[in-house]
Amino acid sequence: MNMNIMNVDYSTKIPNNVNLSEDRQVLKALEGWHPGYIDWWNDMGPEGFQQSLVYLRTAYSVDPRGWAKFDYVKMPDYRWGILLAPQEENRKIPFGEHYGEPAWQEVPGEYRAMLRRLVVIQGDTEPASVEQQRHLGKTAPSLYDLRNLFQVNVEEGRHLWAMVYLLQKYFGRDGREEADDLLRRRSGDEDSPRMLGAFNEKTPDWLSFFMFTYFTDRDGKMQLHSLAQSGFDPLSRTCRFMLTEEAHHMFVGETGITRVVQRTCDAMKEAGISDPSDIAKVRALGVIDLPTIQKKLNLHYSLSLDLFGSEVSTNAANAFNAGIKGRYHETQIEDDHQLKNATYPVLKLINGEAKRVDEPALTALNMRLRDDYTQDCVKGMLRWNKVISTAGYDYKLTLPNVAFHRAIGEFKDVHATPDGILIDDATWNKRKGEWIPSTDDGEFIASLMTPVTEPGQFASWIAAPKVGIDNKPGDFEYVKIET
Ligand code: BYC
Repeated sequence: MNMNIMNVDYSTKIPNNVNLSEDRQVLKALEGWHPGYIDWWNDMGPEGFQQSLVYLRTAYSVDPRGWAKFDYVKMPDYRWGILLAPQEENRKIPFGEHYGEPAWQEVPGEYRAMLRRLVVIQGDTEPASVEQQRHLGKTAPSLYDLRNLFQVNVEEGRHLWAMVYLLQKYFGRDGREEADDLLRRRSGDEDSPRMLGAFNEKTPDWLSFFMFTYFTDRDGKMQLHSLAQSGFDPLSRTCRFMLTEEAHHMFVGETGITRVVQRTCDAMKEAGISDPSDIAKVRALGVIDLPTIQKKLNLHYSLSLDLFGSEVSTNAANAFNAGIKGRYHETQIEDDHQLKNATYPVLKLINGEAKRVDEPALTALNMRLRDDYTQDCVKGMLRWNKVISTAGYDYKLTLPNVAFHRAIGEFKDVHATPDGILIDDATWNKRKGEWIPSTDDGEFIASLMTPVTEPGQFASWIAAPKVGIDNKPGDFEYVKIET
């Protein structure tokens, strides 16, 4: 492995392992973009806490044995760097029409527009999530959680840098324009919203934050895996390194929800409550009842499914044929990697019923990735349900049917229950409050969101984590709040 690639150059303003100091033009473009980024971070990044010392992990190498170090940093001083996984020697394009040809080190002209679009969409989600989460610091349930929020935020910031590097290095003037536009759009803005639906929704409270990092960051994982297969090698290497950081984001979501469920079960047991659906009694304990957790889950899972695009998509087929976007674990799949005659069962709406129909596998790639995603989602849910059953309660959290609450794809024009039974508009309007959080639910959760800033202390509605970050003890001061 090339040592230059592993070690990060800190001598330029922008830490990197892409030899920026010898790439004057790109360095200049990035340095030109930097002030706008800092302005964006100040305007749209975490509200408050910018002068606080936060115990953050910073990527300093791409060596899998030790790629990050932990230290107290003020967020605006975080070293957002450009890090690509090491180049694999003789890497070949692993799928599509160019299967087996050497991976591209430059953008192939015929696929330029397609590639740029994918990089821009990926880039757009990163700052969007920071914008969605910017107010959460004020209501963090502990310093541990506050630190995790900020860790996720600075790394999403770094992922934006990663995409901007690709745009500025490989896409010339229009790449630079796209890079500027990434700082111009705003989550939820009427005139200039972020590109994908879920990134314009609100993240109103910490339960939503955990659901978002569990479900929406997991879409990120699947999409990054697909792009990590790309025949365009710089994109592949960038995404491979981003995935290293992404794992922590999903850990925050998974363990966050586990801790909420744990606390609810503990409180119900202590109070001798036998029916978890007795919402009023459970809420009186200052914890979030399981049916409300299920509603939040329904909402975030369905919003995240929309991020996979339409089940049948020629965009997806074209990107695969071109060798630009592959399948999850492409290189581990045993087939021709070209999908010449293959089919894939796609869930479709036929005469008012959801049925699996075989479609050409090429156009069904979004569906396939979404199925892989669903399988991945189920794993964490098993852990949450284990907490509930171990506490002795007969209640199961479940993923809603894919037809439920959709805005993209086959089911966007119909209404369905979480069990997948199609219903009319009137029934939906009457009953939706049973399935997705109502205003009342939102207000109840909001009433619990009072900040806890004493080291080692946690809000009433969430259990302490099993282990600290970087093995720190339970009362570690993860954020030194500036007063
Ligand atoms: N919202 O053929 P179709 C992450 C548009 S998350 C709005 O169905 P395609 C992260 C589509 O653009 C991962 N519009 O879909 C997580 C197209 O419009 P045009 C982000 C949508 O193209 C947490 C039209 O509908 N990365 O990293 O096969 C925190 C027909 O498109 C939506 C990526 O998504 C939607 N949900 O697939 C931080 C990877 N869905 O062009 C970060 C890159 C579809 O006809 N993106 N449309 O005007 C892609 O691979 C694909 O573009 C999509 C859509 C999967 C998004």
